[in-house]
Amino acid sequence: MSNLDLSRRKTLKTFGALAIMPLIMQTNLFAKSKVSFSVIKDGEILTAAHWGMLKLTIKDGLIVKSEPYQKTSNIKNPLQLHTQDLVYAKDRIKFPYVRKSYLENPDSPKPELRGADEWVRVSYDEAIKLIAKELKKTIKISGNESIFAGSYGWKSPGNMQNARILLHRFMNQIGGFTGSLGDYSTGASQIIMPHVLGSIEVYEQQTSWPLVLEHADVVVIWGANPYSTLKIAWTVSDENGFKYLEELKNSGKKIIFIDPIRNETCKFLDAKWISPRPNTDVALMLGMMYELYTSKKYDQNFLDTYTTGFDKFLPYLLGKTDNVAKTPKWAAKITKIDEKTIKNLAHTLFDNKTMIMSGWGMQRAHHGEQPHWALVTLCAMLGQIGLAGRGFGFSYHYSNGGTPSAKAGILGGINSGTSNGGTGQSWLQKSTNSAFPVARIADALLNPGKTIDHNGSKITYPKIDFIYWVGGNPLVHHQDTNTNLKAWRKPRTVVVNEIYWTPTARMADIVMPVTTIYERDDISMLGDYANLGITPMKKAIEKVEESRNDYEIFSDLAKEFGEDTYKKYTQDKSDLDWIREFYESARSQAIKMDLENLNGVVMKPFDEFWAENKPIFFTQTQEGYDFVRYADFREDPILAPLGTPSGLIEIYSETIEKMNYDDCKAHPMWFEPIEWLGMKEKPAKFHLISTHPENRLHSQLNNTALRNSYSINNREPIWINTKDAKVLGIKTGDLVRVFNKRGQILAGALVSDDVISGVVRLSEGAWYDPFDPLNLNTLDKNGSANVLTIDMPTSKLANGNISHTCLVNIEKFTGKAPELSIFKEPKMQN
Ligand SMILES: Nc1nc2c(c(=O)[nH]1)N[C@H]1C(S)=C(S)[C@@H](COP(=O)(O)OP(=O)(O)OC[C@H]3O[C@@H](n4cnc5c(=O)[nH]c(N)nc54)[C@H](O)[C@@H]3O)O[C@H]1N2
Ligand SMILES: Nc1nc2c(c(=O)[nH]1)N[C@H]1C(S)=C(S)[C@@H](COP(=O)(O)OP(=O)(O)OC[C@H]3O[C@@H](n4cnc5c(=O)[nH]c(N)nc54)[C@H](O)[C@@H]3O)O[C@H]1N2
Ligand SMILES: [Mo]
Repeated sequence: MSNLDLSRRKTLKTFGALAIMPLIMQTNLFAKSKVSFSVIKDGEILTAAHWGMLKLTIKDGLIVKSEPYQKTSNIKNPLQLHTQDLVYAKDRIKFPYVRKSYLENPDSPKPELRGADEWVRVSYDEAIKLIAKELKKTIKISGNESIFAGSYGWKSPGNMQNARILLHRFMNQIGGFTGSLGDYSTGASQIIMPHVLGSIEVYEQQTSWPLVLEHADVVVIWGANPYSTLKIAWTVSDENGFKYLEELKNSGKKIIFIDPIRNETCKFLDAKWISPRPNTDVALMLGMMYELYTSKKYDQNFLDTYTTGFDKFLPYLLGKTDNVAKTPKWAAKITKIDEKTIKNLAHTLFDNKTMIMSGWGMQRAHHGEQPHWALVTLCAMLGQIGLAGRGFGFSYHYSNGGTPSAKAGILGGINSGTSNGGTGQSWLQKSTNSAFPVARIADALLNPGKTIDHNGSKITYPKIDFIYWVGGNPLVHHQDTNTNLKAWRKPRTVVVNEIYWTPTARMADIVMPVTTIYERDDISMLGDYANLGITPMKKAIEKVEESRNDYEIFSDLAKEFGEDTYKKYTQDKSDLDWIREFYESARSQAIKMDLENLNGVVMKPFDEFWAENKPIFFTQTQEGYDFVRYADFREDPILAPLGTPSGLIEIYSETIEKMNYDDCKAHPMWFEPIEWLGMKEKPAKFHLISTHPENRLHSQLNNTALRNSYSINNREPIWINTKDAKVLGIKTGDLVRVFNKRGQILAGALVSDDVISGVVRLSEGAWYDPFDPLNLNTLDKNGSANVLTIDMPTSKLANGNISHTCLVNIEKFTGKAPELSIFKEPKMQN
């Protein structure tokens, strides 16, 4: 009998015991969950993370090995191999802690010492009581609006232990909170696309990959890096994107790659590399459109039938409104791509069956509303939208978009406890009454009462005096760290639930230690778009030290607000009760759809499913294989109109025209970004692109051994073009200081021809490690990109972040290399 079988038997036994336990004994939910089943001491167990399903090997109750559970392609995903490091990290928060000055006097807590003060260990009960007391105080003095709990971040997957929703659920029980709108990923596109296409576009299922592979002759990958970004998904990755990437590589199709960086995907696909200057894609697209128009290679019929406003855009394209014709020559000057290449590119796309796949990097830039709008306009001229395997797609690089969908039972999930609160990619749903655009956080903290424009409305920032953050790392993810640090000194109280001593946890007053996924029960869908399955995420090991699940922390906090609040929060359910409920709701859908007779998919009753500890795979449908985005619209734009005011693709938007913004007009336009290589008086020399890291999920996993595989001279690597490096006297392996007026970091130089001259690449997510935490403009020793980036909105329309718009200087670092401190415990009071 295998160890897996053994664990299953044990589980069944304890389930039985639970069933006959009198209700009265079950009132302490967490004592109950302790006996609900026992953890295996030795053997293998299935679990799952953003980076896919995992097979863990347990020895004497400890994780000793972590491997992929399934194989969908030959592409390796090293993120799957480091579970042990994550669980047994040196910088795990093992107990609740309070910052010394805060503990001494919460009413005058010396916020300027955040990040530098000593920590005092307190008991769990003491910490809960302190948080509750200070929350009540804040509510009494300045109201619930002064509590910011927008708490953006990638946390861990799982429909039960959803840190952010659990926080919202709690806050909604005690009178509400100020939340956030939108996200960092697609801040600009998710606001502009509904005006243009009537849909959010960036988080939608894509035309199926098999149809792309069958029908497209040319595939353009425009500012995307799927080879890296498909290593994770929002839920648990189904890992099918890799398979299609591999098929694309082997298809013999013409693959064109447009990016200032020859990234992992370009190399993997051995694609033709066209390398514009960063943030100039709109100019490139305009040049191409000009060429198509003047050579009469565009689909007038498509423009007439499916779009509105081309006639109002055309005078701009031809230069009749501003005396600047957007010719390929004009575009060449801005993009530094030669005129001939621009013309050829335009013709190639028109002459062939073309699919354009775009990532999101180029919309995370100043005027980030424009690139995807211009790209849709270009694709409208090409006239291939809605045809099998052709057109455009904005989510092939993310969460396995384009994997044919299955007919599936969909799991329920913990909700935020209001009628409009959601569970999914939750920042798209409203769960609070007061909110501002997520990337305006530092602006809001620093400027209470300020009114800003946002997508046709006005928003006034509240005065925030209490921050509660869970499952995110804003000191690393938000732009312009030094301004952000100033902002984080404003509120009286900051509470963070974290697994590790991240830069954000260090900026708190009260820190609550949290379990990893591997120390608690959960359940998740496999894949975000295709719904390919359901995976159990069973507790693999006992929790480390005094860490708790977020659910437990918020349940205990709710208790401090009264038995009634506690009951409403928990509904008297343990973690496992909720998980069972989420599963059963999926199961009843599966039964209703008769999946068993339809295609032999059986969803067993929960107890059996849970004991078996195996994923359920649903069957992909023919409909899923045949799915073509916008096919219905193309078939009949009257019967299947888009959700825009005109029902058509809006190249010109009267809605936006009425907003009368100076930084986003009624049709796509080229705007000069605030910092770029073509500007007249450059404040610094190199354009920094802070891509998403191949071997992390943002900041997650930076504290694992995986770091040894990519760090250079024990710092985050920065790619520098060979010619530029020569001028600077820099070699691979050198320590470099990267700086501008906003801040300075150390990084490890990687000299390469895979980045164009004038551009450098440094991935976001390295943990901010200040040399002197008391001094705001201090050197970051580890290389966090956001020390250098700009904190300003894309425009008044979307207020997205502009992390890929940033100029920096570089020099060889000749001083004594300071030791890193961020991956160790901070200063503790003896
Ligand atoms: N310069 C630059 N900056 C960027 C970007 C860029 O391209 N360039 N990209 C932006 C984008 S798109 C994003 S999405 C953000 C990402 O920013 P984040 O989502 O903030 O980044 P993560 O590192 O995933 O942070 C998640 C944190 O949650 C913690 N955590 C994990 N599980 C749990 C749990 O169960 N409970 C609790 N309480 N905590 C948990 C982890 O330890 C980790 O510290 O970064 C943005 N920042
Ligand atoms: N391994 C891994 N995968 C991830 C993540 C991670 O942290 N690690 N994060 C996930 C998340 S939350 C998100 S939002 C997505 C992000 O997905 P994306 O936003 O698509 O990823 P980025 O790396 O920011 O950018 C993709 C490409 O755009 C290019 N680019 C940047 N600026 C420009 C420009 O001006 N013009 C052109 N043509 N190209 C440009 C970059 O060089 C890069 O190659 O990835 C997800 N997947
Ligand atoms: Mo993101």
